[in-house]
Amino acid sequence: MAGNKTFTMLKPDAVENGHIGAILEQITASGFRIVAMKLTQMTQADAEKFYDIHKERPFFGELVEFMTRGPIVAAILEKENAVEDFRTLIGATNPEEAAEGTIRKKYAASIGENAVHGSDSDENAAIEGAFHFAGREMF
Ligand code: RTP
Ligand code: MG
Repeated sequence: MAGNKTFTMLKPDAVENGHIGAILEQITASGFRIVAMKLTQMTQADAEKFYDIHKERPFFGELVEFMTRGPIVAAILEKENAVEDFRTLIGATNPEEAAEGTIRKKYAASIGENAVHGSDSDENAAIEGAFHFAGREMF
């Protein structure tokens, strides 16, 4: 059975460009409930740990530098079929390939700086949510 929670980050580019409000509006209008949320900034150690699965990829250094350069909005979202539906809402990793109307199509500049993160499985949603939030911050 598909889980009902996912984890997201509005990445430093989205925050720098003033898109927090518009992106959160699109997320909640699409039926996701905000279970946890905060403005925070990842340290280099945080980002290296969060993206550990990508550590052998050629873009890893760039990714860590990007994700630590400014604040992000971290959030846990709830909806039926949350992981899959949220990845549909954000669109393809590369905004040039993202469907019309998706968050990345509207707000992302490049495959690296692509405005938003969405967990890729129920298991990772739970791990990533717990990475950023204590139990008492989840509602
Ligand atoms: P995310 O984890 O952020 O939701 O993105 P995703 O699943 O669509 O993509 P993933 O393969 O997990 O890659 C994680 C993030 O790494 C950056 N990236 N840069 N320069 C590149 O070729 C490249 N490829 C990936 C992006 O920020 C991507 O979201
Ligand atoms: Mg991913």
